[in-house]
Amino acid sequence: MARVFSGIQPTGQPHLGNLLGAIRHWVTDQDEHDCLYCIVDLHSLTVPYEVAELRDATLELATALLASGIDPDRAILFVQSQVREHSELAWILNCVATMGELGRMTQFKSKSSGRDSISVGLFDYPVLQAADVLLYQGERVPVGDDQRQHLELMRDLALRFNTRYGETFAVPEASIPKAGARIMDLQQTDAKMSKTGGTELGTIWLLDPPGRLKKKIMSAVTDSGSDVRAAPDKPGVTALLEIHSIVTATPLPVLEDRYAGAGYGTFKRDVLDALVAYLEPIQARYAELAADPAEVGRALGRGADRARSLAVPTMERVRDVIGLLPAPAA
Ligand code: AQP
Repeated sequence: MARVFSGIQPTGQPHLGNLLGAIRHWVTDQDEHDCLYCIVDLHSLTVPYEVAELRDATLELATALLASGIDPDRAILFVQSQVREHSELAWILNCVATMGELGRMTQFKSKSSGRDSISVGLFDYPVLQAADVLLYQGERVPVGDDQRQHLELMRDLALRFNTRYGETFAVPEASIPKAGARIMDLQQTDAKMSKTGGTELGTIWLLDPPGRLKKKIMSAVTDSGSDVRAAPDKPGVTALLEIHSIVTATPLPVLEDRYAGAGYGTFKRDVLDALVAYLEPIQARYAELAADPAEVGRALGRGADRARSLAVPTMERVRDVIGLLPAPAA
């Protein structure tokens, strides 16, 4: 069994990209691997946010993950800031990472462009992310395509640390799905669907009711012509085909054959029905779980205890190899 680690920011309810690019794989991995799933609230402090909303957003995201099929008895589900070793290891890795390599991160460039004031935390985001995974000796990191570069940096930091101080960390590998690694915004088909950067009409939220889904799917940007096929010059249709293919577990060529000559209207109505059927059970489960937020909080508390029991031995080893005194017993 591989040790699997992945995280998601409490910057809003998950969208279809989070669900198809990451969370659905987290659910299947629970049966085969030793999994930790983390709500990375410290990462969401790197850009301006509403203080009054963060706690609720964290609990709502946990509820959404449970509703999507994460089982807190089979995987460790926890909140990053409740295990303080994440911040401690991030500082130590800051002293291993270089300004040059962080400056090359494309996500930093895109998230910082157009802002008057950029936090040091936004620049340092990939180092905290490396700490998240290395703390647990993570071996496999299921993520969407947008995280590829951060995963490379994480591997470099693990290898550099091990070379400098002796074998300490497992060197993690990214696990990027073949289908669904980059679900696109339905209105801006050259941009990925995003919690904070996308268009409202182009973003499918986990809790969107059927009426809203209808509006979004029927108004999704398509392309001139009427062929339903995946092609670089048809990014809108390709994005819808990919969603349809994943949520119905139907190979893309089968769908292309099915809709040959059918036109966009028929195709979009079927995408809508498939999406409603896919999200309906998740939304029903969400409503049940949301009725008892205290139970969600307790599940997170148990997750944090289990995560800490794995993080502490790594930090003891790290402190030892870099020459710090042992931490006093808690
Ligand atoms: N559009 C996407 N398609 C496929 N996978 C995606 N992921 C994000 N967007 C897509 C994957 O979802 C996981 C959790 O992402 P995150 O919340 O940590 O932050 P992010 O990657 O920055 O995603 P967002 O939704 O765009 O959030 P904001 O707007 O807050 O930055 C990751 O595995 C990610 O790859």
